[in-house]
Amino acid sequence: KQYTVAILGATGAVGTQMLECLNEQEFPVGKLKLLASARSAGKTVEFRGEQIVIEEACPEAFEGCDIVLGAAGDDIAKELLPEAVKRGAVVVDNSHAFRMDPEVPLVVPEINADDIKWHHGLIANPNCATIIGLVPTWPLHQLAGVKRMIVSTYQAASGAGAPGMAELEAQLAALGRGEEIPEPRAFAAQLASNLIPQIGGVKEEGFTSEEMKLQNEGRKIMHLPELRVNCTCVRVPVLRSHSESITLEFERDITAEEARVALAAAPGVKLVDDMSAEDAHERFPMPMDTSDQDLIWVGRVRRDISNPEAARGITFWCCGDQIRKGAATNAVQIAKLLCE
Ligand code: 11C
Repeated sequence: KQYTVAILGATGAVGTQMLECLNEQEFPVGKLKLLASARSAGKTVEFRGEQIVIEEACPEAFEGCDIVLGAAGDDIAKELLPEAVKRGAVVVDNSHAFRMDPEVPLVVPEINADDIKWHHGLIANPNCATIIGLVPTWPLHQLAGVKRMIVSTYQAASGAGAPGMAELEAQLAALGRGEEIPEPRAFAAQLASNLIPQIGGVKEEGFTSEEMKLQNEGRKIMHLPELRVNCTCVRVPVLRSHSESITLEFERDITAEEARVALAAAPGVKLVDDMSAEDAHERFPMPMDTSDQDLIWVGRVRRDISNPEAARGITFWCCGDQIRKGAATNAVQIAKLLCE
């Protein structure tokens, strides 16, 4: 069967990547509709040798669609995606709008693919930092039962979309030429040569919305309502791969070697963990190596020495492409499972 597929927000960083992922994952696209703001309507984009004209996003544009991939912001998602569901489409949405709605499954296929079965027309794609941290956490949870996560993220400019990447590139170029850095717009401060320890708005007890997503989305995806998460999210001057340092505390004791074996066998994970390797690229993952590919790379796997009595902690480092597995790849994987 061939499907009529629409991408809402087709011209942004995630929407553009979704188009590429549909092709790479050999998605059975019969007809493709690219929906965006009036500003982009009328422009053309090539897909599988055909020129597709971008249409203005409006409720009627979803007429006849089987699957809609949402790559727009929360407000547009809330306004338009229920219209797509009303017209019979199944929606996989990358925005934050529906993620915590109990009627909407929140899915990482490597973890909770079965949740797709109970959708009512809408399936939510998690936050990028959540996906990238949970893909390697899940096999370790299956091995030893995770109780608590302590996470520090190192998030790329791409989390703020194409304008975020353009801003970082412009700042790096200006620095290289010794010129003054233009006033930042995508981020609260200059990102080049800097770190910004706030992603999202301020929420409870001094944590940011991005930090709370890891706890709240993580609980829902892994079906662990009691999971305790303490997270600090930091924007770093990297273009498109997020990195995370994660310490997990478990029910049962496991060795670093057991953790490595589980990670090496886990779907969606690539283990790069050889501290004796000559070449740094083989010693541990780095965001420059994990950009524009679909796996979460994991390394620096070791026991948490801060809790020797319990000896039940593992610390690791992971990197994954924010636009791909953190957003577009995950959404297209969900859509493929829907078709199967
Ligand atoms: C960032 N994680 O890196 C954010 C971007 O909830 O989908 C995506 C926000 C979200 O800035």
